[in-house]
Amino acid sequence: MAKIVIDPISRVEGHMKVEAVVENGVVKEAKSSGMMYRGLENILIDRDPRDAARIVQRICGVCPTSHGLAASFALDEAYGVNGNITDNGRILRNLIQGANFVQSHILHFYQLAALDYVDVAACADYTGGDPELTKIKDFIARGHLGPFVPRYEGDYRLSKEENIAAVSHYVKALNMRRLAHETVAVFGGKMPHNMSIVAGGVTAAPSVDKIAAFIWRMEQLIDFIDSCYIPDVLLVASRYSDYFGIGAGCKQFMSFGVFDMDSDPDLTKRHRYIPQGIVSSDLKMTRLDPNKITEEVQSSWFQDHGAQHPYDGTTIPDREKPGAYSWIKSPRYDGQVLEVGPLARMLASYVAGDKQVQGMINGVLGKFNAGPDALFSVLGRHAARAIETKIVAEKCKEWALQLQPGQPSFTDFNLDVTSRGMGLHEAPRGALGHWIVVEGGKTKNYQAVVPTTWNAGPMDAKGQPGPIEQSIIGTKVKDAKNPFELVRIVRSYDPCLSCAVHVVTPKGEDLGRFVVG
Ligand code: NFE
Ligand code: MG
Repeated sequence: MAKIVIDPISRVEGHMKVEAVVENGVVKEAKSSGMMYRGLENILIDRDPRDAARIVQRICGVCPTSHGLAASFALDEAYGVNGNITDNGRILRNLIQGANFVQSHILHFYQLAALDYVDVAACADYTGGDPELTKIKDFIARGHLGPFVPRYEGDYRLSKEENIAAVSHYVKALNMRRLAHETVAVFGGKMPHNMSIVAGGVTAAPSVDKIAAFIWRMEQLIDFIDSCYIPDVLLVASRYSDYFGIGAGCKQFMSFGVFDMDSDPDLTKRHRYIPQGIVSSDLKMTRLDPNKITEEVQSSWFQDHGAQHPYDGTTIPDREKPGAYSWIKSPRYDGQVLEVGPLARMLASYVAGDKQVQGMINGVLGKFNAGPDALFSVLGRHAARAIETKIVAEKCKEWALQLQPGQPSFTDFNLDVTSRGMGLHEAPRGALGHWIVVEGGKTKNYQAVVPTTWNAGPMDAKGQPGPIEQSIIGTKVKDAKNPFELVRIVRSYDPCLSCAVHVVTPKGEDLGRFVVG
């Protein structure tokens, strides 16, 4: 029996630790831990509720738009403006969020995951004329691989030419991500941390020059998605096709739905381009009931008050709690463990009958002669993310042309309320919910339940491990000293620990000693 501890898991955002107990080469037990405490939810208490849409964006620099929007949806309801969002306001929110999906997914595949499959050392004796690849060669010649570690000698399967082409796309992706940030900022004001997302809509005016600036950038991103991202995912899938059978997880999925097509006051009745629902492993979808969402802290370093609905949720740290091993809570839906993210969303679109998504998913499965079960895997997650990037980028172009210059994008509302509101939609990494309770014009309680909290959360009171833990349990590990299978599984979820814990002590106290190695 051997215990593998990966701490921190690098090339994910934030501080994540994974422990696995391996017996006869197979993982028997797994623990996923968030190793950092923050405090964003508590910072909001007693402030002007409108501050939430600015402050929550500081949860994370990769998906600030998602948090700003979730806060705005919750505030829309609290201020009673949720049924009065103008078409411009709705479309601008979709465009800001859509452009952020594109930047986040490109970042994930190339900068955070591709080097699990692409050997950057293939550039060590590069003799071609590409100046960027020559820089990488010179970088390697200086004797260290810096941002390109860890590496998996012994399991790189692309040819030398394929590796070199993929590394050049890695470099190009850095420029594409900058372009995608600019695309978000056209209507978001700046990126990260948008200024235009507010309760009641968006403060940016959709002028003709801004619409053109948005579409011109999105066209270039689509060109990159078509010519590099999708072909590279397919190439990786063809060489590492065993990863269609690795990392299945809990096989139950949830999407809150994203990209509003109308402004129904009830978020659960809104028509959304990517639909809302719970999808089972036999591809049946049921309606989402947000009352069934709870968070448990049995294995988390927080005071335990049982399973709590987010309106009544608490975030009170207890670093000495026996049995706890994470700063991440355990969200559950009707007591069930659910996976969230691009795979969940593409399954929801697939089951709801979206012809384009069905065609693309069936195309990938057909190419690899695989059944739907193959989707519940490391490669299923990468493929779903790539497919989603393509369809969302294309839709953003279409939606931008529906904007009406000169028409309002913001609806005013009354500030003096005692009320509450729920903001559900999808961040790039999955289902995101914010819940606010307002009393006498001040925030009384605020809870965010975030995608990586769903995916990377620890074991609950019933003994059910979280989705990433379930994905790791049962995995065959070839070399316990270089457990690349486990890291590939974890990174297929694109975990973001900044988001997952979103809870910094005001005085910066030492809350624990962290193993780094
Ligand atoms: Ni920090 Fe985030 C996304 C949100 S993930 S990136 O996507 O919400 O937990
Ligand atoms: Mg929370």
